Amino acid sequence: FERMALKRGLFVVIEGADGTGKSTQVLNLTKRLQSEGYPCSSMRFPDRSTQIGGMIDSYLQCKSNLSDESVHLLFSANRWELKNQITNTLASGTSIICDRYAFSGVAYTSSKPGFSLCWCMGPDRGLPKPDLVLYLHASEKLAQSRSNYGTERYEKREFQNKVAEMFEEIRAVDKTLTWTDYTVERGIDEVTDDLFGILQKELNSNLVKEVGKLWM
Ligand code: NYM
Ligand code: MG
Repeated sequence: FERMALKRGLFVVIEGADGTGKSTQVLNLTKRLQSEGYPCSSMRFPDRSTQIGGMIDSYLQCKSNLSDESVHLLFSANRWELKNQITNTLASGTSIICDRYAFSGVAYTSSKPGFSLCWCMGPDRGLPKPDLVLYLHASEKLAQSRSNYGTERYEKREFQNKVAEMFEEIRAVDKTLTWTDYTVERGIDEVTDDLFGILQKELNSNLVKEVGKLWM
């Protein structure tokens, strides 16, 4: 009688520019997975609940100013401070659906003048590597129609276009990552159904390989 190895959780990151509906989908997908019997929890970056997250929050709301370099490092530190939570959760067999990750970190900073992809990627090298990146696209019109769009730093059309360009460059750098594109043009629940369908195959596969290290 052979005991089956404990299956680890799947690490899924949802990325995209502002206003694509990532947060809603992360919450709905997490609930959907749980209700279908897959242990699952959600995370988001920046995680504004920590001390570092508080500094980031204040920066994003334009209540404080930080140099572009230091805020980049804070975003990365915010991920590193939650690294053990990520690896422990996955090891316990619980999947994670994560709202943004290092790809946002690199896409946003490298959209500012004078920042190379290479410099931007440095601090996040070695973080837990996602098994799947779901990249949401939305039309400008849809993004800007979101109720709170435009209230935070970065939520400007030209900057968002640059961010979208940088996401394309970032994914081209590392072909070992699995990116899946999805264009949001249906209702919220239909989008959740579609995304759940994309994840289901992965969830049912036997994940015995260890969690990888990002960009290493
Ligand atoms: N953002 C997010 C960054 O600039 N760097 C990062 O590493 C991360 C994770 O923060 N405009 C930006 C993207 C968003 C903003 O995210 C806050 P959200 O998902 O809108 O709360
Ligand atoms: Mg936002």
